[in-house]
Amino acid sequence: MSDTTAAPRVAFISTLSPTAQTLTVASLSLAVLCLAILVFFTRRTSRSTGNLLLLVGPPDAGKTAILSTLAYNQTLPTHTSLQSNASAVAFSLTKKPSTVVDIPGHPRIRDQVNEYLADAKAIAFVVDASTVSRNGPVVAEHLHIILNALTSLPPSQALPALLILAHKSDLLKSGSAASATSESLAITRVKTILERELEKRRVSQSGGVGVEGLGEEGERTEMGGLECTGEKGMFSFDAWEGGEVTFLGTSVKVGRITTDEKAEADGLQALREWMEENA
Ligand SMILES: Nc1nc2c(ncn2[C@@H]2O[C@H](COP(=O)(O)OP(=O)(O)OP(=O)(O)O)[C@@H](O)[C@H]2O)c(=O)[nH]1
Ligand SMILES: [Mg+2]
Repeated sequence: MSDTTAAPRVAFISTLSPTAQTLTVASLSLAVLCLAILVFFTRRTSRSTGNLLLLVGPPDAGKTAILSTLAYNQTLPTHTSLQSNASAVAFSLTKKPSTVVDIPGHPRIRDQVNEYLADAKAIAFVVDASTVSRNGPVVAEHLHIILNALTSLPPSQALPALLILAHKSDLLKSGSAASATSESLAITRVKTILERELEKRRVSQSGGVGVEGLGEEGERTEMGGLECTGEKGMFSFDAWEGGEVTFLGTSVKVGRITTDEKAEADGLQALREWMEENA
């Protein structure tokens, strides 16, 4: 019975010389060590040591408005940006200033983000929460490109943190509730719509069907970046294999100069706090 099946194995091990046993143990330990090193380097949790905050996202989302509010406490009416802008912003009194880079959302320029990825501490994908309901597919396509760029970074390169800013929360009607409620409303809306649209893209890709709503640059049907650990691999930000995704509700006051004392009221406080803690 079980004794008879176990006997030959015991006999086999006992016939190994002490040197062979040592070698076996050593090679097993080496294999475990290699596996541990592999897991360590392929884990997507390490954070970049760069100090750039990249503002990316579709045209008209509010990236330039956010940069000028952060850098100058002022938001003038802006036009479609045709080139990237950068400004130094001190988020914390104790740490050195971060450089905030605003990358235009136009499809022909948005890929400039790749030039900055290696030095990015964080990427903030800015979404206009007041129009995302109708622009969902286009916004999701742009986000998909960013998710793909992040997950395609070599494992040796630390990942920048990914923030999604549910911006222009001031334009959402939150009844009589305070601004905190319109910010959480903006987050819920942006998260729900983007998850739904990204899941549609994932299903279309895995079914071998072309993805609708691609940018004018064309066919990127085989992009990765949507892999999730959840049930059936359904796309959800919480289960995204690329790492943690942080949602913040933001807004700026267009056309107003915000004095230092009132800076807390400009709707970017959540972003400032996040940068202060993490940058
Ligand atoms: N109501 C409101 N309007 C905003 C807010 N942020 C930006 N805007 C307005 O939205 C429009 C677009 O903002 P921009 O900052 O130029 O958008 P962008 O993301 O830089 O767009 P591109 O340069 O084309 O990629 C401008 O008219 C801004 O004044 C906000 O928080 N609330
Ligand atoms: Mg702009």
